[in-house]
Amino acid sequence: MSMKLYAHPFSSYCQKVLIALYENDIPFEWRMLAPGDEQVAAEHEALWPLKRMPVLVDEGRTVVEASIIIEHLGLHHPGPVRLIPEDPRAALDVRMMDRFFNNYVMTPMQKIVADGIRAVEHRDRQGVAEARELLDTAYRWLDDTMAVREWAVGDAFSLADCAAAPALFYADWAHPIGSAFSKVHAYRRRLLARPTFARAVDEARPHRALFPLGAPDRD
Ligand SMILES: N[C@@H](CCC(=O)N[C@@H](CS)C(=O)NCC(=O)O)C(=O)O
Repeated sequence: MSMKLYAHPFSSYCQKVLIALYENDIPFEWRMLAPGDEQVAAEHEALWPLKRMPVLVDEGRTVVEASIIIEHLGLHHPGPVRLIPEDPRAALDVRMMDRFFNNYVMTPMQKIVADGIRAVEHRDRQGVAEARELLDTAYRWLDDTMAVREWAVGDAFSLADCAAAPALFYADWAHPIGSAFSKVHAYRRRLLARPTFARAVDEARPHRALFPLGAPDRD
């Protein structure tokens, strides 16, 4: 039975998992959550009533949450690229950076993007201002952290980089990374040059009109 991935190519959390799948050439069947496809949407909701994507179905087991899906792939479909290091101490560092990108880059970025979809009278000005402030602090911290690192945790590409790639990609669109943060810009460029993320970005390219704030003419 092949694995099924309920996902959309433009979704940041789906791209996080796609990078992991592509890193080890793991075959899977796309169950594209395209707007208007009620059949796939109903399957998705039956599997995960919280209706967040991505969702992976492997041998009848439903796996949710992008980081957990990547952990699942490492356990059940290991390949030459280990996204969670074998050494538990190094693995903890990777998980910490994964949390950083999820909580302090993805979450505020999504807040700004989601606000752009709301009707003007329902916009959350204070929430968006706080999200922008959080992103600026996260960029500053990351700039210091990346001064001596190639990837999020040292020399090896990991789960944390799978999280970082779409997070920084869209965060820079939603709330531009200041030009002073040259290490963050350089890291974002390295992520964009990684073939597996470049593939995910290319597959999402036809869907850029979905970006509610207007996708910039770059990347
Ligand atoms: N904590 C989840 C977050 C997933 C998530 O927020 N996915 C977004 C797409 S990037 C989604 O499903 N949005 C649909 C919605 O909010 O209804 C994970 O790590 O997988």
